[in-house]
Amino acid sequence: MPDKITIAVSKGRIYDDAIPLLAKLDIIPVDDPNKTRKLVLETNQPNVQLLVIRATDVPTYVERGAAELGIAGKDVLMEYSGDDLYEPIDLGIAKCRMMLAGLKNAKPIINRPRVVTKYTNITKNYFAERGQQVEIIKLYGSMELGPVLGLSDWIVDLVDTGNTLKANGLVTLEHIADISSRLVVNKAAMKMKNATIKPILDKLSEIVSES
Ligand code: PRT
Ligand code: MG
Repeated sequence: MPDKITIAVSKGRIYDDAIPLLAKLDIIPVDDPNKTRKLVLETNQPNVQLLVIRATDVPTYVERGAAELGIAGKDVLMEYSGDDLYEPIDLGIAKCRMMLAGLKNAKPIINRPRVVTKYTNITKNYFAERGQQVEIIKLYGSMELGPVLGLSDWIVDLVDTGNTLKANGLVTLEHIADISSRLVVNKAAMKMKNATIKPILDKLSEIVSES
């Protein structure tokens, strides 16, 4: 009997990019998460199921062993405070950049710059490394509004095409990090279920290196 494996993924762009990769491993979900209310999806492989959860929850599920494997954005992993996860493969999917941005025609900043972001740890570390004092304001979405409404001078957010920034009169100021999604693996499962997990990792590495 092969070990039972649960793979945690988030709905949306990571799921959409991960499905073709999983298909190359002959792992095909039975249900479409956009059409079912189920959060646990069976697959064509009797021993493999997918857990469809919030992107920011993937590291928690995997670190604590509720899922053996997970797929998470590097942004989420950089922001996550746990440190007990294996991160063996850059899957090269859901790529974007973490950027500092501000208003196109910004007035000079007189006081300590204010930055809105949902990535408070990444932002804190970025400015600490540069020795720059900033005030960080946590938001959970629509960060682009911060500078527009005078809540902040800058934002730290993900940028793909740049259309969202542009539509709100913002421009990129600094590049903070390149982002893509990574496979994460629970450390105990890596040992206990090695016979099942190792072939998945080997095949995924092969697929990713070919693409
Ligand atoms: O939706 P939910 O709150 O549950 O979680 P989420 O918003 O984190 O999930 P989702 O599906 O939107 O994103 C999951 C992951 O996709 C992120 O953690 C990143 O690793 C990755 N990813 C890749 C992106 C983008 N590209 C991206 N462009 N995540 C978000 N964006 C957003 C960005 O925040 C901004 O609002 O898209 C907008 C910018 O896009 P452009 O093309 O206009 O520049
Ligand atoms: Mg979203």
